[in-house]
Amino acid sequence: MSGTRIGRDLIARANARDERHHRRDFQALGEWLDRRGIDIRQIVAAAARFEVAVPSWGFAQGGTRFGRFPIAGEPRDITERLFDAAVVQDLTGVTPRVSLHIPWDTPRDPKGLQRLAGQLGLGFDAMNSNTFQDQPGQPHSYKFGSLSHTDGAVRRQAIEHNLACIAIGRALGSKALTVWLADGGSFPGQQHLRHALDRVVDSLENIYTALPRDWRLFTEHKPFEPAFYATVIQDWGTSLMIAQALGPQALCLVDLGHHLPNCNLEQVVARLIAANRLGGFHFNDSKYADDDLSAGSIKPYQLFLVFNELVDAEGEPALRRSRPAFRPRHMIDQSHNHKDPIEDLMLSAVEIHRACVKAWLVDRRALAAYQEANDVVMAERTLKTAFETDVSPILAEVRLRRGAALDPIAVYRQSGYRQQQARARQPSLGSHLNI
Ligand SMILES: [Mn+2]
Repeated sequence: MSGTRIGRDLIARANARDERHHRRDFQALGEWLDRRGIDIRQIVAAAARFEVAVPSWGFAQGGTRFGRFPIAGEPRDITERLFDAAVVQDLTGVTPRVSLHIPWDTPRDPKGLQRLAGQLGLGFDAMNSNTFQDQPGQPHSYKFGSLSHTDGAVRRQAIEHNLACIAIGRALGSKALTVWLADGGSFPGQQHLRHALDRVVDSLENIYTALPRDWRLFTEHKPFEPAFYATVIQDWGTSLMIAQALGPQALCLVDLGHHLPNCNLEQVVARLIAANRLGGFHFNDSKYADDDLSAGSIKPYQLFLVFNELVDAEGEPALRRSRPAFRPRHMIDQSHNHKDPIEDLMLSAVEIHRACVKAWLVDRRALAAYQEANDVVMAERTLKTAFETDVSPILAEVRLRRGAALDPIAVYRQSGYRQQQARARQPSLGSHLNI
């Protein structure tokens, strides 16, 4: 075993210390919600269904193209990354799945890795392929693209890599493949805009055909970076075109940071729901044009409005009956340049959970009536009332019932986990940047 865990007794002792105050806060919130006709027990039940996956690559300190400043005790391999993921899950109770990246996390023994994950109380979320970097010994370069490359041999290599990701994922019990395609051009004229997309669709068809029947294929869009003029899958419209060309198991993934500034993200989500092609999310936040800041740190209202669309859609009988069923995946995809990655993942998981729970507080019947009557002020106020409610006691209650920590950061710091790992793990030479 190359890692340790946070002791159950440490969590229990900390919770026992904090529980009296928590009970009072929970009681007060329950009374306040009761006056608004909301049963806190129902909200707790809905909140308990929430989960968000963590990315295996999020446990190392991130970086920028200027540099990277590693934190002591970084995990060096997938086994150590799983131990760090177990810390986040043990303390927050809402992150039971890890999303793996191939080749960074390629397991030597997939069954052994699955066993370890099971012992740590973890499972695996979507597999992520990588055709945006050249790997040692690889015959063809992705410098000018992968699934969109003009050379069929390069496209074939990229297709084979995605098929290999599916095979590893099957061995691990994953049910989805996320294809983030970095392909694109940095100058006008570099790439034939239509033909590049045609080649991507053709390549993806080869992957889609090999997809197990109970799997989903997610395409992720991004307007720029690493290509600075024209990314092939630059926005949700192109992502939707691809999903519709491939078939019902192909769905669109929305990475919150992969939009041009001021984009109405909740409307993008609403449109993808309307097309029945919303596959899930990569959560992060952004001030300018990055996709790296902690979820909910910059635009918490936007995060709430995204969940407002999801909760609204969950209430639609037609969507509940839809094929494939409406159950978008949640995953964190951000880079931790300044914060301890474990702390940031815990904080982000809690913030995403918070936005989700607030969306459950929206009085949907009242909102619909105000919308029908064009009562703009009351419609907006209905959303704001939910958003402004401090649901921290509900989040804490969910954690308490799962044996997780009332205060995850405090218990983590008290545990000395980071210091232990700093002693146990020699520094990593890897430099995995967030994508
Ligand atoms: Mn992403």
